[in-house]
Amino acid sequence: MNSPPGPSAPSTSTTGPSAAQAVSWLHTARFLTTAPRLEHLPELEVPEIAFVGRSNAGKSTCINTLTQQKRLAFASKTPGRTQAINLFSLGKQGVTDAVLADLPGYGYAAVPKLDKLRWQQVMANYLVTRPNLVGVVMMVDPRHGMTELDEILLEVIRPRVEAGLKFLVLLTKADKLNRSEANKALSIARLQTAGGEVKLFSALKKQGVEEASLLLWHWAHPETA
Ligand SMILES: Nc1nc2c(ncn2[C@@H]2O[C@H](COP(=O)(O)OP(=O)(O)OP(=O)(O)O)[C@@H](O)[C@H]2O)c(=O)[nH]1
Ligand SMILES: [Mg+2]
Repeated sequence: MNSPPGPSAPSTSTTGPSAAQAVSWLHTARFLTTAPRLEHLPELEVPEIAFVGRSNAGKSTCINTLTQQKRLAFASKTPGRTQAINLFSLGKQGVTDAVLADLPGYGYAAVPKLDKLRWQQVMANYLVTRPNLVGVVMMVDPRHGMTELDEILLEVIRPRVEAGLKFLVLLTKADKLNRSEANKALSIARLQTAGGEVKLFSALKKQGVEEASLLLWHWAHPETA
């Protein structure tokens, strides 16, 4: 979306914007580029936030929900829909101040083993080496829980998290859980991430949208923390 240049945003306090401002910041998202391999990714100076998780966990749908755009990222019932790293720019008045990265999912059974291994390698390289990566959102379908591949990924990024990389687990499709199932899923995921940040999210019910938006805004604007 290209919003017309308007009056400049109200000045923000040192604690950052309201949830509404964070939500409207995410609405500025526009397609930047698609990279089938790591070497195709542009070098960027702005903070990048990656969405990772099992195939079909809801990464692309989450990006569409957070950015309030129907088809920015391609979501599909068919697992394996996202097959390259897709980047989306964020920022008011056309000035990019952050980038979202939608990554292909992992763990989809029908993908040939060699392709799977190749992709795991690409993703591990991306997470370990991408210089402007400031945060990772791991999408987990709480009905499946964290899988072995999710745990491997946690191990891969652990050194970077210890060095300051931000990390959030979003338990997706929360609309499919009742309250006690949701609480149970939250406690299990908190144990598995050793006390890391875990939140419920539903694209269908728009649950967790404001919280996640504010968090991402702060990740991208650490000077306001
Ligand atoms: N009920 C419900 N369904 C959802 C929600 N989020 C995603 N889905 C559905 O889950 C399926 C997969 O969603 P995607 O967003 O394409 O998943 P993905 O993680 O991007 O999948 P890959 O690109 O294959 O890795 C789609 O049928 C979505 O409609 C949600 O919050 N609630
Ligand atoms: Mg996808």
